[in-house]
Amino acid sequence: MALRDFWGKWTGKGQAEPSEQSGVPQPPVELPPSPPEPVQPPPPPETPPPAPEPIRDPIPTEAPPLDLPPMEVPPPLQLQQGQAQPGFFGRLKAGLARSTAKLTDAIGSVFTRRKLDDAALEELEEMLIGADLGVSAAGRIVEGFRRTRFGREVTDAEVKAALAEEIAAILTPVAQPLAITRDYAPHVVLVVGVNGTGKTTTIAKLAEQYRAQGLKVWMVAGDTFRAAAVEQLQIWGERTGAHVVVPAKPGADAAGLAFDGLRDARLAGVDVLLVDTAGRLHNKTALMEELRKVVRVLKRDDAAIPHSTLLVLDATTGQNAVSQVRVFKEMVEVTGLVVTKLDGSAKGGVVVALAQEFGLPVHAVGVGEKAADLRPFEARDFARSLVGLDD
Ligand SMILES: Nc1nc2c(ncn2[C@@H]2O[C@H](COP(=O)(O)OP(=O)(O)OP(=O)(O)O)[C@@H](O)[C@H]2O)c(=O)[nH]1
Ligand SMILES: [Mg+2]
Repeated sequence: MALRDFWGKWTGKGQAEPSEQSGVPQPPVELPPSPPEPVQPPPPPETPPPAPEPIRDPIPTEAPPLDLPPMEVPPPLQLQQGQAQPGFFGRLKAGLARSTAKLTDAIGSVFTRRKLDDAALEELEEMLIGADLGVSAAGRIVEGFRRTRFGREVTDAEVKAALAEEIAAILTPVAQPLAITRDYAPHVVLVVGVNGTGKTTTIAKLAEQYRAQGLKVWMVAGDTFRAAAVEQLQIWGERTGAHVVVPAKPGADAAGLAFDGLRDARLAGVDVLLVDTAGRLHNKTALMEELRKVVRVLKRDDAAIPHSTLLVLDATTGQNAVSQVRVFKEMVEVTGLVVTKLDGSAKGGVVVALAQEFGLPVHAVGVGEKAADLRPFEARDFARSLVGLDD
């Protein structure tokens, strides 16, 4: 039964109960016999079987230094009534304005009643690459133009409309809502990404929206090393009313916390468990390894967990987002993308590059800091906004 049309449908299956723990056999202890009999050496101890990976690492007394930026507590969440937000398209357009300007200025100067010949197509390709659409998508779009319009005289308005169509064709297959499955009880969503992309804010927005749909939502403050990060999620928890699973102590093992959170969430009948993680640079091996451990430990409960792994990308980083996807895809099984900060991005074209290169679902886009500023990704709206068309 679908509770909301754009955040997905319910399907599902049951779960197994968690099971853990193992003991390490102790070698037998033999007392030496009393003199004058000869002293017998104790038999060699049996080699204990290799211990399984512990669920959690010991809590360090001092958190190791991480080169993460200080956390800013976000401004209060101002919720829109209901799900509709008429300003969303406008904000997306405004946010993409600088990307759009790059494209439309160039189109205007090149294509005012001009024949679409090889030179014009080459200029078009350069413009698209300059607007962050990536070499592959730019090539594909220009080939589309060559096939259908080569040799024709075109106006800039025609070029824009055709461009929007070509871009929408690339984006449509990836515009897929995040399908939450109530029967998983809980559906576990792991949220990953580099520092500051908007992971925690996205979790809070999702929590708010799912709660508004009548779901029981918990959040796990998996960024355990920074007290400020835990606090940030607790503040969101107070605002959204979603329970937050927090570490007993700063520096507690993130995998252990996620495991405990899952166990408790299942007992509490939670529908959606949103697991936050520390922002990590892809070249920091230890942090990446920690992320893999979170996944491994969750999978001990059920191999299907996490049911969704969202990679959050900041659109303002442009082509860097492409290399982030590449690296995270190797580390964990990324099931979908969320692209944030499209309200202030000069680089919204990168979404087209991501769609063309990876074909991963783009579940949602962020155009601001409020819960209602996270919306499902709409291919046609986005394409038309990007080229500066009205609707
Ligand atoms: N304008 C705008 N700001 C956003 C958006 N999403 C997140 N932010 C802001 O970006 C900043 C970083 O967001 P966080 O959610 O803390 O990012 P994070 O990925 O959890 O960061 P780390 O935990 O440090 O890795 C905050 O100031 C957010 O309010 C968005 O869609 N638009
Ligand atoms: Mg965070």
